[in-house]
Amino acid sequence: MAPLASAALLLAASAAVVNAHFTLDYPSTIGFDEDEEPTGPCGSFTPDFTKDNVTDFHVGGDNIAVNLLHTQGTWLYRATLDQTAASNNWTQLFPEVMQTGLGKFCQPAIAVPESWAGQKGVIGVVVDAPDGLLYQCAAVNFVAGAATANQSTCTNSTGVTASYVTDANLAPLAAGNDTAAAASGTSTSTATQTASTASDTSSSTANAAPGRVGGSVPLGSATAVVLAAMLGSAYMLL
Ligand SMILES: *[C@@H]1O[C@H](CO)[C@@H](O)[C@H](O)[C@H]1NC(C)=O
Ligand SMILES: *[C@@H]1O[C@H](CO)[C@@H](O)[C@H](O)[C@H]1NC(C)=O
Ligand SMILES: *[C@@H]1O[C@H](CO)[C@@H](O)[C@H](O)[C@H]1NC(C)=O
Ligand SMILES: *[C@@H]1O[C@H](CO)[C@@H](O)[C@H](O)[C@H]1NC(C)=O
Ligand SMILES: *[C@@H]1O[C@H](CO)[C@@H](O)[C@H](O)[C@H]1NC(C)=O
Ligand SMILES: [Cu+2]
Repeated sequence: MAPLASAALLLAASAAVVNAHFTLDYPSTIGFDEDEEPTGPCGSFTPDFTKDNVTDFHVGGDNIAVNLLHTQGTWLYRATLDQTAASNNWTQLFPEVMQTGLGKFCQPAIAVPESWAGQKGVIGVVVDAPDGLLYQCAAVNFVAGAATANQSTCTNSTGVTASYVTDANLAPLAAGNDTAAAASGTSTSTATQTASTASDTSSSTANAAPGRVGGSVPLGSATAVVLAAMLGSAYMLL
């Protein structure tokens, strides 16, 4: 009975993690609904500059802080001057970066094109998580200069590491075209997305030396694959 009970506990814990996805902690999100977070480009929300919390975002470099409730995910940071975020005209702001380890992850100096200063726009954050692509957006005023201080929410959880990767699931979005991403998303099962996350792990391991951001990935690839598979099967049982 004991092994069965602990397996059930483990499964319950994994399912809880899968449900939580991620939160955008800075700049202020336009909305968070965990059930709708897989709906692009903004997790089912539409920016509304008349009522959203519009944050000043420095074009020369500012914080983007997230909290990942999966053990691994690859981030795409992007922005658009389209205040509806509907026109598929995104600009990628930073290389795709894979976070390993649960918790907070903050890029302190994400820059946007300097010419955007003085205009309003939308920051979009996408993560390729074990349960697929997840989205959050922030409504912002682009302001000149670089941030002179970090937000209190701009921290990395202990044990979180990162490496630059190329993520096949994010590629259509990185190109600014979410229509293509949606087409591949609907034809891709959860199992396939889990498998491609696992292959992200191996490709980043293969390419680790040139792109490593900080420290080494603490989990062995095999462990990460097993974890991803567990999370994937927990998700499918929900
Ligand atoms: C608006 O956003 C700022 C910056 O993220 C945050 O400090 C503040 O608490 C937010 N206000 C509301 C009402 O959400
Ligand atoms: C797309 O966004 C760029 C700014 O990045 C802007 O110059 C261009 O006019 C936009 N194109 C369309 C079709 O809205
Ligand atoms: C924000 O934090 C990063 C990482 O700790 C640090 O390198 C950077 O200097 C900080 N930025 C500011 C404006 O204090
Ligand atoms: C968080 O980790 C990333 C990747 O190692 C690093 O680039 C960033 O500066 C860190 N953020 C803070 C606030 O230290
Ligand atoms: C966006 O993707 C769709 C679906 O793959 C494709 O039909 C369309 O041509 C793409 N648009 C651009 C501008 O690349
Ligand atoms: Cu999730």
